[in-house]
Amino acid sequence: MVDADPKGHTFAVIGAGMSGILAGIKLKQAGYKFQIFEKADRVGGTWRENTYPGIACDVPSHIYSYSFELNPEWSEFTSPGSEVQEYFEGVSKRYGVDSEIRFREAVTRCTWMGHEWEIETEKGHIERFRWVIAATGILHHPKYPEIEGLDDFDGPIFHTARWDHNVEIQGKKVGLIGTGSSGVQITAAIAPDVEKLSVFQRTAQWVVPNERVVYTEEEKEAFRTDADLLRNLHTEMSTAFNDGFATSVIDGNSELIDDIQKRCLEALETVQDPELKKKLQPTYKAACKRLVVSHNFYDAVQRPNVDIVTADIEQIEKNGVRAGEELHEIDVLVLATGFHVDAFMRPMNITGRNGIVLDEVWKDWPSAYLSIAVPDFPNFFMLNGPNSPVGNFSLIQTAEMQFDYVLKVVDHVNQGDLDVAVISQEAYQRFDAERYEAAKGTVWATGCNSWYLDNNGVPFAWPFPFSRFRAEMEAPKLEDYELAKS
Ligand code: N01
Repeated sequence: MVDADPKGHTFAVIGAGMSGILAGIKLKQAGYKFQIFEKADRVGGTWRENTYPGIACDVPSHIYSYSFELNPEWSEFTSPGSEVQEYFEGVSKRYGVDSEIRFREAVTRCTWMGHEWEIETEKGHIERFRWVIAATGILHHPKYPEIEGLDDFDGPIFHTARWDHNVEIQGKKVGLIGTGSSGVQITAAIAPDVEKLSVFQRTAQWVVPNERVVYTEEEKEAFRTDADLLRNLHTEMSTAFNDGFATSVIDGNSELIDDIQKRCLEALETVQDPELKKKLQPTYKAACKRLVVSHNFYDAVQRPNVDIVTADIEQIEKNGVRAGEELHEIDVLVLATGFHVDAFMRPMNITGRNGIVLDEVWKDWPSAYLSIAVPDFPNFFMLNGPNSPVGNFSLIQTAEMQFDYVLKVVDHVNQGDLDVAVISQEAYQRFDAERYEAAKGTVWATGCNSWYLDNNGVPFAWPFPFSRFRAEMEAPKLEDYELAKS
C-alpha cells in the first residue's frame, strides 16, 4: 500500500455496513492506514440484521449500488434483502476490505487525547488513531413498544430486525404490530402462509404501488457486457430521483407529491370492502411519513385470513393482544415498531476536547454540521450522521459524497503543517439554524407523526435541494473549520 500520509495518520472506522465498507475501500485506494471495527461477525449492517420474510430494498437496486461497483446481477428492479447483503459481502471481499475488519469488536469508548483519539473496544483493547469515521448507521437500534403486558405474552415474540427463523409461522396465528415499510413487506410475504394474521395498525400508511420487475437473463447479459448501459441506467435513475422525488419532499406544496398521492389513492381503490378501505385511508399528506412501497400489500390485506385491527392496543396478554374490547388470539407476535433513530453511535461513550461528552451535547436531539461534524470533536466525522438526507437521496450516493468531503478535509490537513480539524461552533450554529428553519417547509412537517421528527416535532433530515448537498460536499468550506497543529 502506498503511504499517502507521510505523518502516518491512521483512521478508525466504526461499523462495517454500507458506509463503513465504502470508507474502507476509499481509504485503501487513497493509501491511508485504517482499521474497521465491527460489532457483529459479518459485514452488511442493516442488511445483515434485517432478514424478515419479504425484505427487499424499496429503492431501485441499480441506484442502491456503489457508483464504482455497479452490479449487472441484480435480479429485480427492487431486489430482495439477501441479495443486497450478498452484494456488500462480495464488494467487501473484492476490494480487500474484509481483512481490515475486526469483527465481534464493538467500540465502547472514544476519547480525544489532545492530538489523537483513544479507542477502547468491548474486548478491552485500547488503541490510538488520528482520525475517526463513525459509519454506524441510522436504523439499527430496535424500538420496542411500551405496551402493558409485553412480557406476559406466552409465545415467541421478536422485533423485525431480530427475526427468529427458528420459530415456525406456517399455519400459526401471527400478530404484527406496526405498518411501516417493514410491517407492510412482512404482511404481504407471510399472509398466504399463516392461519391468521392480525395486523395492528395505529396509523394508516400511504402505499405507493410499484410493479414487480424481474430482470431477464438477456437484460442481465446486456448489463454484463455493456458497461455503458449500466452506467447510463445508474445516471438516469439517480438524476430522475434527485431532480424528482428528492426535490419534491422539501416542498410541502409540491405537485409531484400530489401526483404520488393520486397514484396511492388509485391503488387503494383496489380494496373492495368499503370498511377496510376506510381503515387503510390515511388522513395526512402522502410522503409526510416515509412512503411505503408495495405491489402486493392491498392484495394481502384482502385475504380472508388477514385482519387489519385499528382499535387501540390496550394490553398484551398471555394468549394475545387486547385491542379495544377484543382479545386477538395469537401464537407468534412480531414487533414492526421501528428504530431509535436518534442513537447514531450511542451508547458508545464519546468524549471530545475539554472533556465534552457527546451524550451531553446531543441530550435534546443529535445534530451535526452538514451531517458530518460536531464542534469540540476534532478529527471525528460521520457518514449518514444526523441531518443526513435519509428520506431524500440514495443513502449510498449520500455516503459516497460525504466520504469524499471528509477526505478533502483530511488531505488539506495532512498536506499542510496541521493535524487537527474541528468544525467551529459558529459554523455549526449557522448551519443548524438555517436547517431548522428550512425543515419547517418540508412535506415531513405537514402534520403527521413519523420517525423523521425530532423531540420538538421538527424534521431532522436534510431539508435543502440535492444541488446544495452536492455543492457543499464537493467543496468543503475549510474556513468553517478550526485547523491547528496539536
Ligand atoms: O419502522 P417505522 P419500519 N403501538 O418506524 C407502529 C427503512 N426500511 O421498521 O405510524 C402500535 O416506519 C408505527 O405506528 P405509527 C425505511 O426507511 C426500509 O417499518 O407511528 N403501533 C408504525 O406503523 C423505513 O421507513 C426498507 O402510528 C406502533 C410502525 O410501528 C424505516 O426503515 C424496509 C407502536 C413503525 O414504523 C423504518 O421502517 C424496511 C405502538 N406502541 C424498513 N409503536 C426498505 O425496503 C410503533 N408503532 C429499504
